Amino acid sequence: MIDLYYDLTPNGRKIHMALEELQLPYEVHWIAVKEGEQFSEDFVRVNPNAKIPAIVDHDGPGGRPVRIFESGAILQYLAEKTGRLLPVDPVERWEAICWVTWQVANQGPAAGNAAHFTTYAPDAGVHDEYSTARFVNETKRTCEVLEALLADGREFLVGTEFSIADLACFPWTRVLKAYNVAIADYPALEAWSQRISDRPSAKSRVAERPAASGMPTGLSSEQYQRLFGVAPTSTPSPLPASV
Ligand SMILES: N[C@@H](CCC(=O)N[C@@H](CS)C(=O)NCC(=O)O)C(=O)O
Repeated sequence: MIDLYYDLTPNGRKIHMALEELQLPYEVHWIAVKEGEQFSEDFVRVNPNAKIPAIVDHDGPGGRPVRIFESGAILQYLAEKTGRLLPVDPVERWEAICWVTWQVANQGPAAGNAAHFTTYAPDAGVHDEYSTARFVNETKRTCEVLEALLADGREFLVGTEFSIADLACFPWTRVLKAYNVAIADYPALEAWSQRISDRPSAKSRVAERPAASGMPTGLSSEQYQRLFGVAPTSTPSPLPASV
């Protein structure tokens, strides 16, 4: 059995989708990011970096329990455990690992920072045009990188089969609208994202979703300070959900 520490965010979705694709038995432990549950002592024992997603596989290597944190590492662990979702050909396998690493080092941080400066910062009275433009432009650049890869008409990012490269990059393409990036400007990326969204794993949702789960929108001043480590300069107001 695998314990999945989860909230309904793009990074969380990668791992939920992977477990669904692989049909591995798992149990969801909701970590309400908005409520700061990621900072609890119990969860920090699973991920010392206090962020979701993370897993504990009670049937890990040699039957020993193992904790895995960082979504890129979790995806590779699950692929290695099952011998699936990674190409067999070593050149393609490394290409897939490059894209997973690219996602966690480029696409994810760019989009996360774009979200911060287009939604959270203004909500706290900070309108930083330079930072907003910097991270929205970087997010657009990551879309261009994927568009260039997909422009030859390939079905998946690497090789001929769905892999952890697709799983890593897909969820972030579903929230571009939240920071004013139009996926329609990248037609091959849009078509790929639509194809992946038709998979049963992309349609799957965790049945019992607590009220406090999801993207941390509509934060109180206290929640804002706990999450971002700085006091808002004005009282945050409710924000539209972006996932
Ligand atoms: N590089 C990490 C990023 C994880 C991450 O940023 N998780 C967010 C939710 S999507 C989180 O837990 N945020 C809570 C916080 O920053 O306190 C990964 O790929 O797993």
